[in-house]
Amino acid sequence: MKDIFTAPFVKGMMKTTANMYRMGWDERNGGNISMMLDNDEVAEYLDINKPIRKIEMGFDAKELIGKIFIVTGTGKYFKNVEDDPECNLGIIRVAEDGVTADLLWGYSDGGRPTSELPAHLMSHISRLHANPENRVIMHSHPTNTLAMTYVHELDEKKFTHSLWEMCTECIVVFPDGIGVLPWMVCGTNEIGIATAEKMKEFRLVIWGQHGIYGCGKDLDEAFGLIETVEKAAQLYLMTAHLPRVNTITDPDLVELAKAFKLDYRKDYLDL
Ligand code: 2HA
Ligand code: ZN
Repeated sequence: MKDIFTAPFVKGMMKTTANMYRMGWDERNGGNISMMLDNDEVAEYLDINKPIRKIEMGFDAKELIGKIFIVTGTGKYFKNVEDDPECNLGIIRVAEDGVTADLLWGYSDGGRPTSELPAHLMSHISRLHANPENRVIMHSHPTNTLAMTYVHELDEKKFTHSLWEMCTECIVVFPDGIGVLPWMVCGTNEIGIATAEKMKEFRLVIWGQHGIYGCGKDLDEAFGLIETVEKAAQLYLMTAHLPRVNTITDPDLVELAKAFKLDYRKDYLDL
Protein backbone atom coordinates (compact mmCIF):
# COMPACT_ATOMS: atom_id res chain seq x y z
CA MET A 1 0.00 0.00 0.00
CA LYS A 2 1.34 3.45 -0.93
CA ASP A 3 1.62 6.26 1.64
CA ILE A 4 -1.61 8.31 1.53
CA PHE A 5 0.30 11.49 2.45
CA THR A 6 2.10 11.24 -0.89
CA ALA A 7 -1.13 10.83 -2.91
CA PRO A 8 -1.51 13.55 -5.57
CA PHE A 9 -5.13 14.17 -4.49
CA VAL A 10 -4.11 14.79 -0.83
CA LYS A 11 -1.16 16.95 -1.87
CA GLY A 12 -3.37 18.84 -4.31
CA MET A 13 -5.90 19.64 -1.58
CA MET A 14 -3.09 20.76 0.76
CA LYS A 15 -1.60 23.07 -1.84
CA THR A 16 -4.92 24.51 -3.01
CA THR A 17 -6.34 25.23 0.45
CA ALA A 18 -3.06 26.92 1.45
CA ASN A 19 -3.16 28.99 -1.71
CA MET A 20 -6.77 30.03 -1.20
CA TYR A 21 -6.05 30.97 2.42
CA ARG A 22 -3.15 33.16 1.30
CA MET A 23 -5.36 34.83 -1.31
CA GLY A 24 -7.47 35.98 1.64
CA TRP A 25 -10.51 34.15 0.34
CA ASP A 26 -10.97 31.66 3.18
CA GLU A 27 -10.88 33.26 6.60
CA ARG A 28 -11.35 31.04 9.67
CA ASN A 29 -13.44 28.02 8.51
CA GLY A 30 -14.66 29.81 5.37
CA GLY A 31 -14.75 27.81 2.15
CA ASN A 32 -14.88 24.14 1.29
CA ILE A 33 -13.72 21.84 -1.51
CA SER A 34 -14.80 18.41 -2.71
CA MET A 35 -13.07 16.38 -5.40
CA MET A 36 -14.30 13.10 -6.87
CA LEU A 37 -11.55 10.48 -6.96
CA ASP A 38 -10.84 7.43 -9.06
CA ASN A 39 -11.72 4.38 -6.92
CA ASP A 40 -8.82 2.30 -8.28
CA GLU A 41 -6.37 5.10 -7.55
CA VAL A 42 -7.66 5.43 -3.97
CA ALA A 43 -7.29 1.65 -3.53
CA GLU A 44 -3.54 2.05 -4.10
CA TYR A 45 -3.41 4.02 -0.84
CA LEU A 46 -6.27 2.75 1.33
CA ASP A 47 -8.14 -0.47 1.99
CA ILE A 48 -11.43 0.78 0.57
CA ASN A 49 -13.26 -2.24 2.00
CA LYS A 50 -12.51 -1.16 5.57
CA PRO A 51 -14.50 2.00 6.35
CA ILE A 52 -13.61 3.71 9.64
CA ARG A 53 -17.17 4.81 10.44
CA LYS A 54 -20.49 5.84 8.91
CA ILE A 55 -21.52 9.45 8.39
CA GLU A 56 -25.16 10.52 8.05
CA MET A 57 -25.51 12.96 5.16
CA GLY A 58 -29.12 14.05 5.64
CA PHE A 59 -29.96 14.11 1.93
CA ASP A 60 -30.20 11.71 -0.96
CA ALA A 61 -27.19 11.37 -3.26
CA LYS A 62 -28.30 8.14 -4.97
CA GLU A 63 -26.72 9.10 -8.30
CA LEU A 64 -23.32 9.07 -6.59
CA ILE A 65 -23.53 5.67 -4.84
CA GLY A 66 -20.07 4.10 -4.70
CA LYS A 67 -18.29 7.31 -5.70
CA ILE A 68 -15.37 8.44 -3.54
CA PHE A 69 -14.67 12.09 -2.66
CA ILE A 70 -11.99 13.94 -0.75
CA VAL A 71 -13.73 16.72 1.18
CA THR A 72 -12.65 19.49 3.57
CA GLY A 73 -14.01 19.07 7.11
CA THR A 74 -16.72 21.12 8.76
CA GLY A 75 -15.40 23.85 11.06
CA LYS A 76 -11.87 23.25 9.79
CA TYR A 77 -9.58 26.08 8.72
CA PHE A 78 -8.03 26.08 5.22
CA LYS A 79 -4.94 27.58 6.88
CA ASN A 80 -4.41 24.34 8.86
CA VAL A 81 -4.89 21.71 6.12
CA GLU A 82 -1.24 21.72 5.06
CA ASP A 83 -0.02 20.97 8.62
CA ASP A 84 -2.57 18.26 9.43
CA PRO A 85 -4.38 16.92 6.37
CA GLU A 86 -5.63 13.81 8.19
CA CYS A 87 -7.60 15.92 10.69
CA ASN A 88 -8.82 18.62 8.30
CA LEU A 89 -9.70 16.48 5.27
CA GLY A 90 -11.68 13.27 4.86
CA ILE A 91 -12.14 10.67 2.13
CA ILE A 92 -15.73 9.44 1.96
CA ARG A 93 -17.64 7.03 -0.25
CA VAL A 94 -21.37 7.46 -0.82
CA ALA A 95 -22.87 4.27 0.66
CA GLU A 96 -25.37 1.88 -0.96
CA ASP A 97 -28.34 3.64 0.67
CA GLY A 98 -27.35 6.98 -0.93
CA VAL A 99 -28.00 8.88 2.33
CA THR A 100 -24.95 7.85 4.36
CA ALA A 101 -21.26 7.90 3.58
CA ASP A 102 -18.43 5.56 4.62
CA LEU A 103 -15.42 7.36 6.00
CA LEU A 104 -12.32 5.77 4.45
CA TRP A 105 -9.69 8.16 5.82
CA GLY A 106 -9.34 11.45 7.69
CA TYR A 107 -11.48 13.57 10.05
CA SER A 108 -9.16 12.02 12.63
CA ASP A 109 -10.57 14.09 15.52
CA GLY A 110 -14.05 12.64 14.97
CA GLY A 111 -14.99 15.35 12.46
CA ARG A 112 -17.42 15.41 9.56
CA PRO A 113 -17.49 16.70 5.98
CA THR A 114 -18.24 20.36 5.30
CA SER A 115 -21.66 21.70 6.30
CA GLU A 116 -22.06 22.53 2.62
CA LEU A 117 -21.94 18.84 1.61
CA PRO A 118 -25.50 19.02 0.16
CA ALA A 119 -24.50 21.89 -2.17
CA HIS A 120 -21.31 20.03 -3.12
CA LEU A 121 -22.73 16.59 -3.88
CA MET A 122 -25.86 17.95 -5.57
CA SER A 123 -23.63 20.21 -7.70
CA HIS A 124 -21.40 17.24 -8.58
CA ILE A 125 -24.52 15.48 -9.90
CA SER A 126 -25.47 18.53 -12.02
CA ARG A 127 -21.98 19.05 -13.39
CA LEU A 128 -21.42 15.36 -14.23
CA HIS A 129 -24.54 15.54 -16.41
CA ALA A 130 -23.20 18.68 -18.12
CA ASN A 131 -19.61 17.40 -18.34
CA PRO A 132 -18.62 13.83 -17.39
CA GLU A 133 -15.04 15.06 -16.85
CA ASN A 134 -15.99 17.30 -13.92
CA ARG A 135 -14.31 16.33 -10.64
CA VAL A 136 -14.12 19.42 -8.41
CA ILE A 137 -16.63 21.67 -6.65
CA MET A 138 -15.07 24.63 -4.82
CA HIS A 139 -16.67 27.19 -2.51
CA SER A 140 -14.92 30.30 -1.26
CA HIS A 141 -15.42 33.85 0.06
CA PRO A 142 -13.24 35.97 -2.28
CA THR A 143 -13.21 39.52 -0.92
CA ASN A 144 -13.93 41.62 -4.00
CA THR A 145 -16.51 39.22 -5.42
CA LEU A 146 -18.32 39.30 -2.11
CA ALA A 147 -18.08 43.12 -1.92
CA MET A 148 -19.48 43.40 -5.44
CA THR A 149 -22.63 41.53 -4.39
CA TYR A 150 -23.39 44.46 -2.03
CA VAL A 151 -23.22 47.17 -4.67
CA HIS A 152 -24.23 45.43 -7.91
CA GLU A 153 -27.68 44.19 -8.89
CA LEU A 154 -27.95 40.42 -8.34
CA ASP A 155 -29.03 39.75 -11.90
CA GLU A 156 -27.21 37.03 -13.86
CA LYS A 157 -27.07 38.88 -17.14
CA LYS A 158 -26.04 42.22 -15.61
CA PHE A 159 -23.52 40.66 -13.20
CA THR A 160 -21.90 38.60 -15.96
CA HIS A 161 -21.83 41.59 -18.29
CA SER A 162 -20.15 43.81 -15.69
CA LEU A 163 -17.46 41.16 -15.16
CA TRP A 164 -16.94 40.51 -18.89
CA GLU A 165 -16.29 44.25 -19.33
CA MET A 166 -13.57 44.35 -16.69
CA CYS A 167 -10.87 42.13 -18.23
CA THR A 168 -10.39 40.94 -21.79
CA GLU A 169 -9.91 37.37 -20.56
CA CYS A 170 -13.24 37.12 -18.72
CA ILE A 171 -15.50 36.14 -21.62
CA VAL A 172 -12.81 33.68 -22.75
CA VAL A 173 -12.58 32.04 -19.31
CA PHE A 174 -16.31 31.97 -18.53
CA PRO A 175 -18.28 32.38 -21.78
CA ASP A 176 -21.14 30.52 -20.06
CA GLY A 177 -21.50 33.42 -17.61
CA ILE A 178 -22.15 33.36 -13.92
CA GLY A 179 -25.27 32.14 -12.12
CA VAL A 180 -26.50 34.28 -9.23
CA LEU A 181 -28.48 33.29 -6.16
CA PRO A 182 -29.90 35.77 -3.67
CA TRP A 183 -28.74 35.60 -0.04
CA MET A 184 -29.96 32.35 1.52
CA VAL A 185 -29.25 30.46 4.74
CA CYS A 186 -26.11 28.44 4.09
CA GLY A 187 -25.45 24.80 5.01
CA THR A 188 -29.00 23.70 4.13
CA ASN A 189 -30.42 21.27 1.61
CA GLU A 190 -32.42 24.22 0.14
CA ILE A 191 -29.30 26.19 -0.81
CA GLY A 192 -27.83 22.91 -2.07
CA ILE A 193 -30.78 22.31 -4.37
CA ALA A 194 -30.74 25.93 -5.61
CA THR A 195 -26.98 25.81 -6.28
CA ALA A 196 -27.20 22.48 -8.09
CA GLU A 197 -30.04 23.85 -10.25
CA LYS A 198 -27.79 26.75 -11.35
CA MET A 199 -24.85 24.37 -11.83
CA LYS A 200 -26.85 22.62 -14.57
CA GLU A 201 -26.05 25.58 -16.82
CA PHE A 202 -23.27 27.56 -15.11
CA ARG A 203 -19.79 26.58 -13.90
CA LEU A 204 -19.80 29.56 -11.55
CA VAL A 205 -22.52 30.44 -9.05
CA ILE A 206 -22.53 33.52 -6.81
CA TRP A 207 -24.17 33.33 -3.41
CA GLY A 208 -25.26 36.93 -2.74
CA GLN A 209 -23.55 38.43 0.35
CA HIS A 210 -21.74 35.14 0.98
CA GLY A 211 -19.36 33.90 -1.71
CA ILE A 212 -18.95 31.86 -4.84
CA TYR A 213 -18.99 28.30 -6.19
CA GLY A 214 -16.78 27.14 -9.03
CA CYS A 215 -16.14 23.76 -10.57
CA GLY A 216 -13.87 22.00 -13.02
CA LYS A 217 -12.09 18.87 -14.15
CA ASP A 218 -9.34 19.54 -11.60
CA LEU A 219 -8.42 21.88 -8.75
CA ASP A 220 -6.60 24.30 -11.05
CA GLU A 221 -9.60 24.74 -13.32
CA ALA A 222 -12.01 25.49 -10.46
CA PHE A 223 -9.46 27.79 -8.81
CA GLY A 224 -8.75 29.57 -12.09
CA LEU A 225 -12.43 30.29 -12.70
CA ILE A 226 -12.87 31.84 -9.24
CA GLU A 227 -9.56 33.70 -9.52
CA THR A 228 -10.63 35.29 -12.81
CA VAL A 229 -13.99 36.43 -11.39
CA GLU A 230 -12.25 37.80 -8.31
CA LYS A 231 -9.76 39.80 -10.41
CA ALA A 232 -12.59 41.28 -12.49
CA ALA A 233 -14.59 42.10 -9.35
CA GLN A 234 -11.54 43.87 -7.92
CA LEU A 235 -11.21 46.00 -11.06
CA TYR A 236 -14.95 46.70 -10.96
CA LEU A 237 -14.70 47.99 -7.39
CA MET A 238 -11.55 50.00 -8.11
CA THR A 239 -13.36 51.84 -10.90
CA ALA A 240 -17.08 51.77 -9.97
CA HIS A 241 -16.98 55.20 -8.31
CA LEU A 242 -14.92 56.84 -11.09
CA PRO A 243 -16.14 58.13 -14.44
CA ARG A 244 -15.76 55.31 -17.01
CA VAL A 245 -13.72 56.88 -19.82
CA ASN A 246 -12.94 53.64 -21.66
CA THR A 247 -14.45 50.20 -21.64
CA ILE A 248 -14.61 46.93 -23.53
CA THR A 249 -17.73 47.40 -25.63
CA ASP A 250 -20.23 44.74 -26.64
CA PRO A 251 -19.01 44.82 -30.28
CA ASP A 252 -15.47 44.27 -28.87
CA LEU A 253 -16.77 41.24 -26.95
CA VAL A 254 -18.33 39.88 -30.15
CA GLU A 255 -14.99 40.21 -31.95
CA LEU A 256 -13.22 38.50 -29.08
CA ALA A 257 -15.74 35.67 -29.11
CA LYS A 258 -15.18 35.22 -32.85
CA ALA A 259 -11.40 35.22 -32.49
CA PHE A 260 -11.50 32.64 -29.70
CA LYS A 261 -14.39 30.68 -31.25
CA LEU A 262 -16.39 30.99 -28.05
CA ASP A 263 -19.75 29.42 -27.41
CA TYR A 264 -20.94 32.29 -25.21
CA ARG A 265 -24.25 33.60 -23.92
CA LYS A 266 -25.10 35.98 -26.73
CA ASP A 267 -28.25 37.18 -24.94
CA TYR A 268 -26.03 38.60 -22.18
CA LEU A 269 -24.81 41.31 -24.57
CA ASP A 270 -26.85 44.39 -25.50
CA LEU A 271 -26.46 44.61 -29.25
O1 2HA B 1 -17.61 26.06 5.57
O2 2HA B 1 -17.99 28.63 3.91
O3 2HA B 1 -20.60 28.35 3.63
C1 2HA B 1 -17.83 27.38 5.87
C2 2HA B 1 -18.57 28.03 4.78
C3 2HA B 1 -20.03 27.90 4.79
ZN1 ZN C 1 -19.23 29.92 2.75
